[in-house]
Amino acid sequence: MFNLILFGPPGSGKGTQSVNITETYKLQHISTGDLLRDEVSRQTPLGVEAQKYMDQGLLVPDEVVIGMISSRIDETPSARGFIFDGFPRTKAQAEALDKLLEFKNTQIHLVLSLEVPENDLIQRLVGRGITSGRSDDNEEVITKRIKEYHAKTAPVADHYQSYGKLTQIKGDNSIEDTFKLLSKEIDKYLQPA
Ligand code: B4P
Repeated sequence: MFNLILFGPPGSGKGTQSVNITETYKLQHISTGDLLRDEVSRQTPLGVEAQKYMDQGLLVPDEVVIGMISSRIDETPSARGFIFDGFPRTKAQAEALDKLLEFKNTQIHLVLSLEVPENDLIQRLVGRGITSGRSDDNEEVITKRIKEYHAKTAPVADHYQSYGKLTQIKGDNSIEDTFKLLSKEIDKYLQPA
C-alpha cells in the first residue's frame, strides 16, 4: 500500500492534481473538501454544522473531519493506496491520521507540497468562484482561508518534514507541467497502474 498526502494552500491545485494522480496510479482519492460539500448539499446534520465554518473560510472542527476520514478508509480495505487531498489540515488531524494508519499497519509514505505565490492563489480562486458558485470563493472569504492556512495548516508541513517525508513542488506552472513534477516524485515509490 502507498499513501500520499497532497498538501498546499487553498487554490494550490490539490483537487486538480488529485484527479490526474488517481487516474494514473489507481489510488483511492479522499478529499475532505468534496466529502464536506457533499454533506452540505444533502443538508445532513454534519453538513449543516460544517457549512457554518466553510462559509466563513474557517476550518471545520477536527473531530468532524477525522471521523469522516476513518470511515472512508474502512470502506476500501483492498485499495492500492490512498491520496489524501486537503487532509490533514491541522497538526491534530496529522497525528490522528498517523495513528489511524498505524492501526492498519501502514503509514504515510510521501507528502507533496504544492508551492504557489499568494497572488496566484487569490486569482485562481476568484476565477473558480465565477464558475463554481462555491460560497467560499469570494475575495473576502479567500483571504480568511489563506490566513487560516498560515495559522493552522502550515505547521502540518513541519510535522512531516521532521520525518523526512515532505517534498516541495513548484505549483505555478501549467497543470500538465505540475503533474509531471509530481509524477517524478511518486514514481520513486510506485509505478503507474
Ligand atoms: P478544499 O475543497 O480542500 O479546496 P481548496 O483548498 O479550495 O482548493 P484546492 O487546492 O483543491 O484547489 P483546486 O485544485 O480546486 O477546501 C474547502 C474548504 O473545506 C476549506 O476552506 C474548509 O473550510 C473545508 N475543509 C476541507 N478539508 C478540511 C479539513 N481537513 N479540516 C477542516 N476543514 C476542511 O484549484 C483551484 C483553482 O485553480 C481551480 O479553478 C483550478 O482550475 C485552478 N488551477 C489549478 N491548478 C492550476 C494551474 N497549474 N494553473 C492555473 N490554474 C490552476
